[in-house]
Amino acid sequence: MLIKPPSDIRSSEITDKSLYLNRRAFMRAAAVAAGAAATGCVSADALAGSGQPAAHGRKLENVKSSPLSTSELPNTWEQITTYNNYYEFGTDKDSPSRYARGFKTTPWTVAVEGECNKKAVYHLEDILKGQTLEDRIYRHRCVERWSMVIPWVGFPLSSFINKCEPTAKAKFVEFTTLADDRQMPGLASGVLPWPYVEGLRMDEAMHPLTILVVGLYGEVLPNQDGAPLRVHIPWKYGFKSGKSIVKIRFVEKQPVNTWQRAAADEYGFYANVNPTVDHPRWSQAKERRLPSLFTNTPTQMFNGYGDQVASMYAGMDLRKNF
Ligand SMILES: Nc1nc2c(c(=O)[nH]1)N[C@H]1C(S)=C(S)[C@@H](COP(=O)(O)O)O[C@H]1N2
Ligand SMILES: [Mo]
Repeated sequence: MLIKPPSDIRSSEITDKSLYLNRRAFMRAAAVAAGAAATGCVSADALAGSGQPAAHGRKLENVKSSPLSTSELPNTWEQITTYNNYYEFGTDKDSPSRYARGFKTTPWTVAVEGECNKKAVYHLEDILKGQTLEDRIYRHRCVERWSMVIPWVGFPLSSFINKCEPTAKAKFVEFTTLADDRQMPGLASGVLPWPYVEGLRMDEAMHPLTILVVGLYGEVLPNQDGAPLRVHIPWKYGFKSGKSIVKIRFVEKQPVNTWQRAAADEYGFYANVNPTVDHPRWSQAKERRLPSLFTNTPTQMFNGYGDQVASMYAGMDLRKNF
């Protein structure tokens, strides 16, 4: 007797699924073997996977649109909330959408430390009080070669830095993000040294394109995208934009960021998007603009923001300062 498979499962799908699972198992093993090099694995594609788009959050009031937005069409809410890098919630692209759902983002405080006059622990509401919010549609480019266009809601980081009154000794800003093992299942993996730390040179931090993000598509920022407060620097690779920031420290010396600590030959401090400087294991000349499956869009120098930012790096060797 011929036993037919259930009619709603095509045999090609079964094959695809098992290949997919094997690939994931292989990549997990490879990631463990390669340790810190895990980010190099172009992960099983969450866009076609089981990620759950974020529930819609509270609508943010009085958001004005920014002239600094790109005119490109933004990615969808579903894409932006199911394809994420947030290793505290797991390394698959859909892990954050699955495991960050219960993440508690209120109350939230940000400690301001180091070389500034206004050291304090600030409540997020106080940071936002009287702060004008803007809709800023930015290109977003990961070092893994995928890119999106994202309508963030935020405000210039410079506006908050000015309130902190940095001293003349403040040459860099260091961001530390939350590491809470009761809420973040990815911390147990040891795939990165926690907490996640990032840094910017003072002029980069003060640049009008650098924003603190609190929203997406006019609504409160979903957890998987870095709620309740993340930074975004549109001319740099995505790893510079730390999520769920709990500490901002003004320092004299260049901070060591997490990916640099994990693999200094692969990830630098500057991380400016640069089609002419390859990652040691792959070319950066092209990118995959999601939801495309193909890495066929030419990468633009400084992610297309060169007119605004190139002068900050005049005279620097961008091959050394990658
Ligand atoms: N705390 C924290 N911030 C993080 C990361 C992370 O793993 N942990 N991943 C970074 C990387 S590699 C990228 S590409 C972006 C992804 O942002 P998105 O998920 O909103 O697209 O977040 C960055 N910020
Ligand atoms: Mo990234």
